[in-house]
Amino acid sequence: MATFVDRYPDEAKVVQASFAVSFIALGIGALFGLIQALHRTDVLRVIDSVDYYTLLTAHGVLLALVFTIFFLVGLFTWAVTRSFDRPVPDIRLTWAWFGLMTTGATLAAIAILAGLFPEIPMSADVLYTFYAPLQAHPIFYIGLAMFIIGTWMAGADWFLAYRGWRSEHPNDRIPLQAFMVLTTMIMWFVSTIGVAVSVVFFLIPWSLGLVESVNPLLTRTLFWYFGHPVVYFWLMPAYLLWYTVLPKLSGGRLFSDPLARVVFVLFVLLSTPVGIHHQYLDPGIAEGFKFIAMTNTMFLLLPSLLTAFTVVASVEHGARQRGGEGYLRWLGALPWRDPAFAGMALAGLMFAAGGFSGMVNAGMNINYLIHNTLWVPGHFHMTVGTAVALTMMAGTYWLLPQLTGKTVYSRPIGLLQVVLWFIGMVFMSNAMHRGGLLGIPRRTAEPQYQNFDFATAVGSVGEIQMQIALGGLLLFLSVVLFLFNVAATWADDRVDTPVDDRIPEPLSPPSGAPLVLDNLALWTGIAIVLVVLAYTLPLAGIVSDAGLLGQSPGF
Ligand code: HAS
Ligand code: HEM
Ligand code: CU
Repeated sequence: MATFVDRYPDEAKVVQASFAVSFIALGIGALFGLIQALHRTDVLRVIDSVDYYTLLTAHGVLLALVFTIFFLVGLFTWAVTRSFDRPVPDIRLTWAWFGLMTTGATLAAIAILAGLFPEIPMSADVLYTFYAPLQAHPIFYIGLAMFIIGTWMAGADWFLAYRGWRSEHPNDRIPLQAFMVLTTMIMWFVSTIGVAVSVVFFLIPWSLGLVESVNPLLTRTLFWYFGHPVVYFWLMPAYLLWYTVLPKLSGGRLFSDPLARVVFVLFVLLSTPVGIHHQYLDPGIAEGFKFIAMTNTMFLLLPSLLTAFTVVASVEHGARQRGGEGYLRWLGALPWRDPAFAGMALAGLMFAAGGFSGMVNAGMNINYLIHNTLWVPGHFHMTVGTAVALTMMAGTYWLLPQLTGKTVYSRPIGLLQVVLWFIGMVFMSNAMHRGGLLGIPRRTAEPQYQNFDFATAVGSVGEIQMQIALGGLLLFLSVVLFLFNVAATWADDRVDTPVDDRIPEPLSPPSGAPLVLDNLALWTGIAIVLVVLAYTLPLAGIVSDAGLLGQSPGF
């Protein structure tokens, strides 16, 4: 079988271009992350504290939106093309969404970074959640809107590919990777409506001065309507790799295809009607609606718990194929020297911890303890910052040879890099969780309660701060090694032997999956009904309290 790049050279170029944008964002974002980690722990201060919020906005936007989503569109293009085994319907459409997304992301980044230069009359120090009444320059919101529209076009591209494939395979099951892409995009279409309404109808007119005020609770609620599903939008590319690539790398096969389909359907249904769990402390939303969001969130644990079961079972199966034995000794039979395997497995391991802290967040009463503390960045650096980011980096080591036809520059550096990320994140995230319990706030440049002193070090805030700084440094070094390795691979011209990108047949094959699972229209319909049920009354309450436009001028 020929390598992907030989079969689909045009698609391989788009995937590589998407990865390139993604990795540039990763490099800049990681640098800002290091600066923040050192600044807020008072280890090293290279910026003014007022600029902290500019960098923090850039860090959030570049990493959580640009790095992750550009990787996603690249990966999904690869997955759709290889699993339907046909070219994209029209490569011009593919380049068009890539162009629109890149332009939008660049505009937003310019608007943010302009904030560092007082002589430029533009800034967007609104953090990546852009809560009104904090107001950004219109270019920031316009860039975001273009970026989102670009992702919609990408989704349309993949659905057109599906239509083309379906016309030739009227009775086949949707290939698993394509199924994952399509269900993820349905979730994305349903959930981005919230942020699109907020940005297009309220924030853009307000930042242009066309309307005087906004209703901050309304725009916030619309943001979180999208803001929870977006975390699964980041996660689904990682799941796609865990379900379809990790078992193969482990030496085995996916445990169950039908169970994988159930998981993705559950995400379509349940990802959106939970957003209010980010607003347990917002006044103006009745307790009852918060309780409903909490209940839905607890149900939403199910697809991830099923994933933990299926993926670990598949990995164990792989280990046993390689001669692994015993209750736990099989772990030693896994290919730990392969950076792609090791990175993804470590990412999964950390997700188990990140998922646990998510359960803590989700409990309404315990949330009051940790909300707006450093606990929350601790949680999401384990989830998006490791489960997703480390899986993407590890996956790159497997994907790059298929996309370029070249050998990875250095696998030992790759291995060192993924392990360094894991260790760095153990330090940083664990310390952030602990700091949060002590009440250290998030999103502030000045939380120095107590400086480091050897005499009273252990258990002190100073000790926690040191661990955050150390972890941040290791993470940054890991990104430098990753980017070096990727750039050296691209620059190198050592040709690889053809990569076998075939995914082995699951132990429990798709033929056993009930046909209804592939009924995408049905799941979309139910998802919309659930969203309407969860959101109509809270939104109506918010609008009737303060009106559509509220009374809040911009700051
Ligand atoms: Fe979260 C806040 C609840 C998952 C990201 N979350 C955030 C924020 C971000 C974020 C960015 O209820 C902050 C937003 C802001 O700036 O304010 N979260 C949850 C829950 C889950 C969850 C219940 N979060 C994620 C994921 C994210 C993410 C995934 C990104 C990708 N989160 C919350 C809540 C808040 C919150 C509240 C608001 C807090 C506040 O007050 O502000 C669940 O989906 C988690 C389920 C996960 C599991 C773990 C399953 C384990 C697996 C491991 C398999 C093992 C393998 C290893 C593969 C149940 C699947 C195999 C290898 C071998 C060697 C065997
Ligand atoms: C926030 C460090 C990588 C996403 C933060 C904060 C620190 C930090 C210290 C907290 C700032 C505060 O609340 O005052 C780092 C370091 C990284 C890294 C050192 C590695 C070099 C990542 C990655 C992602 C990410 C890979 C996502 C893919 C975020 C987000 C925020 C954040 C979304 C919240 C921004 C906000 O509150 O507005 N990071 N981070 N970080 N980080 Fe990272
Ligand atoms: Cu959430």
